[in-house]
Parts: sequence; C-alpha cells; structure tokens
Amino acid sequence: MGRLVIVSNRVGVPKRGDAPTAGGLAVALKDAFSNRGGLWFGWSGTVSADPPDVVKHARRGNVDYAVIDLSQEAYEGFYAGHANAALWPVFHFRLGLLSYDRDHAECYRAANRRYAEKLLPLLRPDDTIWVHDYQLIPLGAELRAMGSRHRIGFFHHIPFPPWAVFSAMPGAEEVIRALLAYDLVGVQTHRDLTGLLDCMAQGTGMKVRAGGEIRFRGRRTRFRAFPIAIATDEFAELAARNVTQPATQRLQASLAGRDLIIGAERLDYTKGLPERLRAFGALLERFPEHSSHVTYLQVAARSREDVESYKDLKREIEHLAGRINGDYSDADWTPVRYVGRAVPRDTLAGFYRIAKVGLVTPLRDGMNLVAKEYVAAQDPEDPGVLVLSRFAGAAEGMPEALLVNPLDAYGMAEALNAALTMPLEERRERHAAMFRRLQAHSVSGWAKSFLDALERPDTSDTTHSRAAALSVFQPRLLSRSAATSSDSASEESVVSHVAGWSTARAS
Ligand code: ADQ
Repeated sequence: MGRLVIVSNRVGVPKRGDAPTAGGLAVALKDAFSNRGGLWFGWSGTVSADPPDVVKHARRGNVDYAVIDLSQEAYEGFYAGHANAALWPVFHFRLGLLSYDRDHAECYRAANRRYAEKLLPLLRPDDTIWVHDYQLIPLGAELRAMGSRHRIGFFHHIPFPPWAVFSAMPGAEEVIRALLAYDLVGVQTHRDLTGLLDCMAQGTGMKVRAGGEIRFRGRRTRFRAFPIAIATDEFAELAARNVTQPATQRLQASLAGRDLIIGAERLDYTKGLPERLRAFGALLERFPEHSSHVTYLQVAARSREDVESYKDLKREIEHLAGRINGDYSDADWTPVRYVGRAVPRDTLAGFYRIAKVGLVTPLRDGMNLVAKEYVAAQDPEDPGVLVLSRFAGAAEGMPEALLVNPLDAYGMAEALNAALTMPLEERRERHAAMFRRLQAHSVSGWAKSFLDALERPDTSDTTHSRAAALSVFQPRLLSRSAATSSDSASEESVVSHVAGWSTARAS
C-alpha cells in the first residue's frame, strides 16, 4: 500500500513529544496515517513578508510534515479574500455577504498552483492524495495539469448549496468543473450531496449517472456523503474526568445552583450567535419563571478578525449581550456570560457536561462537531438536552435533539423552555439514542470509509461509504432499521431516491 498524502489548508506541526490530543480532524487524520505513514502538506499558518520559496520539513513518528508560508498578497487575496469573503459565504447560502473580486479569484488559483508545484516533487507514484476543504478545490486540477496520475480524493467540510445559490458567484462554473479532476468527492450529508449533484449537473452540463458519478475524458469522478464523526468514548471520558477539574468546579460554584445553557464555537456569522442571543432574550421575556434561574454561557473563539463582516458580528454580539444583561440582570445574577476566546478542549468538555442545555444553532453548518461533543459529554444518568439547528448537518443524524429554526426566536425560546423543564426519563431516552448512534460511527471509521471508497471503489461502494452515508441520509429510517430486517429495503429506497434524482437532473 502506498503512502497517504493529506493536504489541508492549515497544517499544525506538532511539537516534539506532544500528545495527539489537539481535536477532531487532527485526531481523525492522524489515525488514518497510523498504519501506513505518509505526508501532511499545507500552509504553515505563517505570513512572510518575503516568503522564502522553500518547503519546511519535519518528521513526527511515521508522518512527514511539509509546510509553506504565504506571502502577504496571497494571504489577502487567496485566504482572507476569495476563500473567506467569496467561497465561505456562498457555500453557507449567504449571498448578501458574498464579496467577489476578480484579482482575489486569480490569487486563489495562483495559490493552488503554487501548492501543486511544491507538492508534486514530494510525491511518489503510488501515493494516495486526500485534499481537504474549499480553500483547495482547484488543487486536484492543478496537479493533473502538471501530470499527476495519482488517486486523488477531495472532502468538503462545509455545506454544498444547490446551483441556484452557488451560481450567483462569478466563476462558479470553473470551481465546479475543477471537482472533475478528483476520483472521489465527499460531502457531509445527504442534503449536501443533493446540492453537489445539482451543481455538477447544471454547472458542467454533463450527465450525472445513477449512483452519483460523472465520466469525463477517461476519468470517473464519484460523489458521496461521508458524515464526519467524533471519538465519542474518548470525549465522554474527557468530560467525566474534567468535571472535577478546577475550571469546571469554579464555573459550577459560580452558578449558585442555576441551570447552565452553553454555546461554543468560532466567532463566525454562520454559527447564528446574534439569533441565539435574541432567542435567549425571548426565553426570559416569554417564560419569566426562568429569570434568575438560568445562565447562558457563550464561548466564542476569535476567528478571521481581519474580514470586515467578522468585526461587525463581534460588535453586534457584544451589543445584544449587553442589552439582555441591562434588561434582565439582578444584583446577584447576570443572565449572559460571554467568553471571547478559545478555551482548552478538556475544559470545554467539563463545561459541556455540567450544562443542562447545549445550544447549537448555526444558520448553516457542514456537520457541527460541538453538537456531537455535547451529547458525548453528558452524564447518561442525568443528561442535558441538545437544542440543535435543523440547518446543521448533525441534525440529519440526531433526530432526538430538539430541532429548531435559528431564525425563529420564539420557537427557539419554546425549545429552550422545553429543554429546561424536560423530565429525567425523556432526557435519558433522547440522550441514549443519540449516544448509541455516535458510538456506532467513529471518527477513524469516517476516514477509513473515505479512503476505502477512494482506493477500492468497486468494493467499498457496497460497504463502508454507503453505510456511513445512510446513517445521515435518513435518520428516521436508521432509528427504525437498527433492530429490524427492513434495512435493505430502507437502503434501497434511499439509494434509488438519489439515483432517480441524479438521473432526472441529468436528462
Ligand atoms: P468548524 O466550523 O470549525 O468546522 P465545528 O464542527 O463545530 O466547526 O468544530 C469546532 C471545534 O472547535 C469543536 O471540536 C469544538 O469543540 C471546538 N471549539 C468550539 N468553540 C471553541 C472554543 N471557544 N474554544 C476551543 N475550542 C472550541 C468545519 C465545518 C463544520 C464541520 C467541521 C468538521 O464548518 O461544519 O463539522 O469542519 O468537518
């Protein structure tokens, strides 16, 4: 078996001797390297005024790291510009925030070309290449143009809108066509797969075959859903351990017996933070019995502070939190606590565990790992309740959460009230069903199913990738099918639905 080569926008080279605890994706990908070794290539995270045109190398265990810096111009045009100001909003359905600049789009292509030029000499003929996320969509096409004949897969971590939305971005066809350079393109959910296949059919004008593939110039590109997972048992243990740690104990003591609602994410307009604050305000207005009995803690790690829309968002959140606290606080109670920075993963796990409600309400999200981590962190004997946006990919596999539309403040307030007053038996049942499903789909299984589908396309299509995709395709079917013999019937109906859809689009 050849090496695995992972390419991601940001590569954190671990310090020597670091335990591999960083978090979600890093753990998943390290696991994928574990039995075959390989190369991890991407941006160092450093912007150099005058970048040395060199690749920096490091070796940790059986993984070689190779990273390059970005110039200030590439950072502004490629990363802050086209990737974060054009692609990020359009992929999250936010056309009003889409800011397109032709020079930035050219910088995006040029940065991907440079990545390809630097990566190509490091490759061996039998390497398998796995490219991650929207910053690197054209990388496969650039590598092909330079003669690469490797197996190359691409995983898209964020939502995939239908063509009616995506085509609003100038140059949309070029982005979509670039995906045909890959052998396999993976997205998170059935909903994203539907959007992707729509874009492939309409953006290329090509026939999408039954099962979701396009054949073009002797290459077959397959499109599949691979819902990302977390290391559930490890996270559950981490949370249980951290309940007794000082940070969690201090938070618990400061609540003085009040219920805790928790939200945690990067400070990003896709995460629905202002809408969430309005919903919490609506809870206190509509259900005054909770006044003085509940505290909402929002932990929001700073992110992309040099993009204008992120500065506006920060101001709006601070204003809303201030207003709610001004309207409802008491001398001994502050309803909203806002922590504007990243907190260590183990601390966050302890916080999740003592929170009675996990409030995870993005306007759009590829998956949303916080939803899964919150459920994994709960005490099964006395679990909290997850209030989850129906627009998070995670919602497709978590029907037992209280699903809400994040734009409906009063609807969310009702869900919060239901969560805060839910009887223990119901909380246990909902939690147990979600926890079991999380345990059944490990993060290493996610990486394995993608790589199997990439490297053994003909066998894997009927095993891992299909099973993994089905776990989110039809949550209701899944919960029914767990103990019945209707699995194959359910599976067929889902598969034929997708096949029928793609055939119809193509005609
Ligand atoms: P993100 O948009 O970064 O990921 P998410 O999936 O929620 O979002 O993962 C965030 C991670 O950061 C979680 O592990 C969470 O615990 C951690 N985190 C959140 N807030 C934090 C804070 N304040 N301090 C420290 N850690 C914090 C993208 C896509 C998602 C997709 C993932 C993985 O946007 O939809 O689920 O990739 O594919």
